[in-house]
Amino acid sequence: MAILDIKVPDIGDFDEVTVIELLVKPGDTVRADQSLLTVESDKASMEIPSSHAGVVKELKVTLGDKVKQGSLVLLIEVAGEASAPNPAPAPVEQAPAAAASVAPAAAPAASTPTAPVAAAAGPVEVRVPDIGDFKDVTVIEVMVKVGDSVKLEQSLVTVESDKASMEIPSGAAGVVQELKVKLGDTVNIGDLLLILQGTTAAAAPAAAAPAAAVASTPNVPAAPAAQAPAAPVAVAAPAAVAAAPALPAHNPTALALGLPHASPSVRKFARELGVPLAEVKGTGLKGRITDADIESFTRSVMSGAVQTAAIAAQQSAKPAAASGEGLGLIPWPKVDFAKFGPIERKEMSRIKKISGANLLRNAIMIPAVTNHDDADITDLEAFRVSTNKENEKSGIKVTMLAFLIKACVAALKKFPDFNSSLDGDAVVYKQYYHIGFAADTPNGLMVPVIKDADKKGIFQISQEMSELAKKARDGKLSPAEMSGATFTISSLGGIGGRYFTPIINAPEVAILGVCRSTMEPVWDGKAFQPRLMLPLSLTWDHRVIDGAAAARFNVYLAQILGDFRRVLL
Ligand code: CAO
Repeated sequence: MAILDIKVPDIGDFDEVTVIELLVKPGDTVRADQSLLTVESDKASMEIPSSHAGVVKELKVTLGDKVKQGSLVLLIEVAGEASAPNPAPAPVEQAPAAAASVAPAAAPAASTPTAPVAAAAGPVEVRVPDIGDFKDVTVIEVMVKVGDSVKLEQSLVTVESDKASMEIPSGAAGVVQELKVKLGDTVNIGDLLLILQGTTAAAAPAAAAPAAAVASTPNVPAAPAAQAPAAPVAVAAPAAVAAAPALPAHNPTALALGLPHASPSVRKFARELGVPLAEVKGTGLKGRITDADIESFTRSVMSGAVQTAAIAAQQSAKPAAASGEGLGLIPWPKVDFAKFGPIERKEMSRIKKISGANLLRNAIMIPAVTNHDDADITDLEAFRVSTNKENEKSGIKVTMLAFLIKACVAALKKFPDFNSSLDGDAVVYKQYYHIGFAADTPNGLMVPVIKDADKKGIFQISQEMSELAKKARDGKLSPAEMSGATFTISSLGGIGGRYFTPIINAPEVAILGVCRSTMEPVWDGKAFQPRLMLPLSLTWDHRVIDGAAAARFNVYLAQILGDFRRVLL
């Protein structure tokens, strides 16, 4: 076994390229010639293959790094003869045969003069420049159409091989007169791409000098009627763009990874807009992603029709809820309600959206059971009414809910499971008693919390409750005033109803629902007596609490409400 350096091979005329994809990670077993990473210049992207088979030990580059020929990419552990001492060859020797043999594009300095291009003012032929070792590359994008004005070095088409894609720029400025290639065509060095009606003398830079072989016999395109025919001048794209990257054998692994196919300019466009390419469906040739695909994806995200994976992950509870996906449920029914009558659509309030997501999670995740019972509050109600009468001037109105809070604290002390929370496999028992109460507000349900209710009297609880309820209705509750509850009470007593099944406010493990008390005939052993009965509905988490404990909790709570002196026992 030996550790070898894998370096960037000869990548032709490319000076510095950016790492845009890492295709392997430490621990991965790679084959010789398997692609390790994708690099990109502003005109081409290419995959860098491994020179050896082995196991990736360490990556020496991260996304966004700039690399060039000879840059260390990763360390690989190899077996066999490669384990001979001092195995690290020079960068070019490291490169696989195909990469090492890559000849950079025809060196501009050595190429034919640019004079014909500079003089061009009539039809100009634009041909495939020297693209090094590339053979039979496919045209996957045609970026211009007849009538378009193109600038010198503007990209005209994108071509692609198994391992690289590159844009071919124009060697002259002018108006596209005729396209000679279409999507799917296979082209080679010297093939005619299009004919430009030269509008300016294309003073091509040295880099744009065509390779000698490209300046083949000119075609004679049909000249516009009003113009004197002129022999077109053959030009090739700037040679610098034709730097040929390594062309190792086709690597199915890379395809299996589902890497998005897109030209460098499309990748750049996507990066500028923050579009995750992997999520864009390509409509181009062989599923290639085009500028139009990026634009349409962006429009869909902005309109809310599509969510990126990142946003979906943030709202994981919500999409599962909205669609039923993830729970293995059939999709939510989609109905055009307007078909059946007039409708009005209103956005939900922020509070409703937030509380809805929480309620849904709690309803789905907690194995909840509800026990119903009744408490005889005849004497307590009489006491409450007389207390309020006596304290009319204080301005503090005592409601049944204040007594319920105090009674629940006593029950929670007797049954500590109800004042706990689940934390993984452990149950956390809280030695404080913070009681939340559901408040109905114009914007939706809120749950302010009476802190340390065990240490407060009925008047103080009543006063705090009325202040917190007002704040809730005015939308002025602070996060601190809504946090830390150990148990919650939801009272519909002021409204009506008999029983209901409240949803536990996680991470609490129980909630008490109370409805409107009613005068009922209650058998005392000898006769029916008129008693004021308060309906109780206790929902509890069956992972922490069992049914017998819940029944005992309700019985005890009803006893306290029946005779409040028991709180003192
Ligand atoms: N039985 C009979 N009458 C009751 C009662 C009960 N269980 N509880 C309260 N009442 C009476 C009160 O005595 C008061 O009567 P008066 O006006 O004659 O004095 C009246 O109903 C209104 O009480 P209230 O609702 O203003 O006061 P409260 O302390 O009972 O409740 C609060 C305060 C904030 C909890 C309540 O206003 C509220 O918002 N309740 C709704 C909670 C809710 O929406 N729960 C559902 C959650 S699940 O979606």
